[in-house]
Amino acid sequence: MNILDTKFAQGFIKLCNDGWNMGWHERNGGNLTYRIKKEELEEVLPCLNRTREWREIGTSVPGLAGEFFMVTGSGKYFRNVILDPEDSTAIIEIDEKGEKYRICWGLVNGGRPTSELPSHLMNHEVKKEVSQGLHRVIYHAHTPNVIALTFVLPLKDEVFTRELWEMATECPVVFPDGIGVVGWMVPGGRDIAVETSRLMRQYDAAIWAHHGMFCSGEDFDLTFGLMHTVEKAAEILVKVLSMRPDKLQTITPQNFRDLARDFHVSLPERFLYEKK
Ligand code: 2HA
Ligand code: ZN
Repeated sequence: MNILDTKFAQGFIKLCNDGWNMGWHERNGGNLTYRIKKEELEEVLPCLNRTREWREIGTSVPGLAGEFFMVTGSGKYFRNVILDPEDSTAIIEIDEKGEKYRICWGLVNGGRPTSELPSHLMNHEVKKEVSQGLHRVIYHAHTPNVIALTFVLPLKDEVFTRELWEMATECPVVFPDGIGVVGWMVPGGRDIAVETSRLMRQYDAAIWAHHGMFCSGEDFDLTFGLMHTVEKAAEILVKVLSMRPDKLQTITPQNFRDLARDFHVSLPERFLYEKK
């Protein structure tokens, strides 16, 4: 079985190209990782080279010991993933302590996994635990409207969640747990990874102020769909704020409670505060 013919590799490549087409991946912006299923791994094991040296992850993820991931490469362009996936992406294996990784496939012209590997793996570790293994995709994108909002809204989970929920009736149904916000931090390292994964315990989406967003999901469609829904709500909010910052009417806290009842979602009351 050629790796590129597998359903998971096809889905991975399609998401990269869809994200590129949305305008979320200028230059080498953004990154994607996928936790490979046991049965998928069995299929591709003969194509993997498991003799290369182990390298430090830069953080510790014991909950992911022995897992395999498909990942985008550091410095690689989402634009190029569909054109030359073996150059732009890799499959990596995590060691038995969750401290090192090795490249088993891909990055044929050299390179390393995404610079955001610590954030991706710490998010995976948390999501694997809290979703009982269901979540497999972590996706980071530079979504322009969400980024724009981080300059004008208070960097609070409650504010971003509520303002984005109000922008489209579907929003609270798509992300009923809300959305987390990380204040500006240096990307790429362990500190921002710790902060992001702390939020990922409660949320499926986290915003990085003045940078972009992280989303988690069970599969590529759900994860991309979440990114798209949040970014589209942000786009509507940018339009609304541009036209007139004081909304004439909106979806009210009671409207949200009615929606929650009929759509069988539970919406935390802390997002349904009365506005002054
Ligand atoms: O360049 O998006 O956050 C890749 C990134 C870093
Ligand atoms: Zn980024």
